[in-house]
Order: sequence, then structure tokens, then C-alpha cells
Amino acid sequence: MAQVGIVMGSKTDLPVMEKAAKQLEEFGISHTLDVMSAHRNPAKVTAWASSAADDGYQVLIAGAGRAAHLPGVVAAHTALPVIGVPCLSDHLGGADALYSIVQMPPGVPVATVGIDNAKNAAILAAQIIALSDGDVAAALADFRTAQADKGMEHRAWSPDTGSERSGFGFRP
Ligand code: C2R
Repeated sequence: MAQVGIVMGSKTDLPVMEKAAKQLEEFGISHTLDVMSAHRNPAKVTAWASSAADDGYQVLIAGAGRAAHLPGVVAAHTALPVIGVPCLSDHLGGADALYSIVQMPPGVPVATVGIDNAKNAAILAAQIIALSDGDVAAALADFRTAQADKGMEHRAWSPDTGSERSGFGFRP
């Protein structure tokens, strides 16, 4: 049984959504990756989301671009937490997908990450799973430590002078 189910509206979303899969792998979290569209394959999406909890998933991640209704439709069919990833398209700078996902009306939420930020979706999924999984909690703690150490390696940039100083902080 996989812990996280990742779906995307089109295989053209794969370059973005596979970043979520990669991050989950680094945390040792089992997952599935599927393509299904709420308007092209409505019956498939309904069946998948409706049985997701019984199938053992703990968190679902749904990515889509343009009129991104997939995350909301998935959330409509399950009580599992759903994280939406707005995918960038050729139009509107990804704002179409972002607004479609983040502006769910009250009652059926979709936790929304930044445009194309599938990595954050995976980290958020890991944080939810870590509430009841000590191994994932430990993996997340290691990840945070490594990230902090990596940040310290960067040269700090001063907003006042525009100059660089070494030794602390991170560079925006
Ligand atoms: P194609 O490249 O297949 O034409 O898809 C996909 O997520 C993709 O970003 C273009 C874009 O359409 C999106 N799409 C949705 C949904 N299904 C496909 N937003 C959906 O169900 O929400």
C-alpha cells in the first residue's frame, strides 16, 4: 500500500510532478504516480479518489495547469488531505491554475503550494505523515538540518549595500 498518491491532469505535467515523487523517495515514503483528468477521465478520477482512503493512502497530491479543477474534484471525493500543485502553462503565468486551486470555496479545502512547486507538496505531505510515523519525522529532521547547513555555505547578500559578505545567512 502506497502512502501518498500523486495524480496529474496530463502527462505534460510530469516534469513538474516527478519532483514530488523524487522528494518522497528521499524521505522513504511510498507513492504512486498517475495521469488522470477531471474532465477527460471523470469516472476514473471519481473512482480513484473515492477509494483512496480504503486503498491505504494517507495524503493525496494533485497537480494540474490551466483551469485546474483536478485537485478540487479529488478533494470532493475523499476526506484525506489533498495538496494541489498549480502547474505553469503557456498562458497567464500559471495564475489560472493557482487561483483555480487556492480559491476553493469554504467546505472542501485543497492545501495549495506555489506554482510548479511540487517539491513543497511532497515536503508538506511528509510533514502530515510524520505526525504518526517516526521514521518520516526523523527523515524530515535530517532534511531540515541539511538544508540549514547548505544555506550557511552560501555567501550572504546585504540588501543595504548590495554587496556580498561571507559567513552567515542565505542569499535570496
Ligand atoms: P495537455 O498538455 O494534455 O493539453 O494539458 C493539465 O494539467 C495540463 O497542465 C494541458 C493542461 O491541462 C491540464 N488539465 C487540467 C485537468 N486536466 C488536464 N487542469 C483537470 O482535470 O483539472
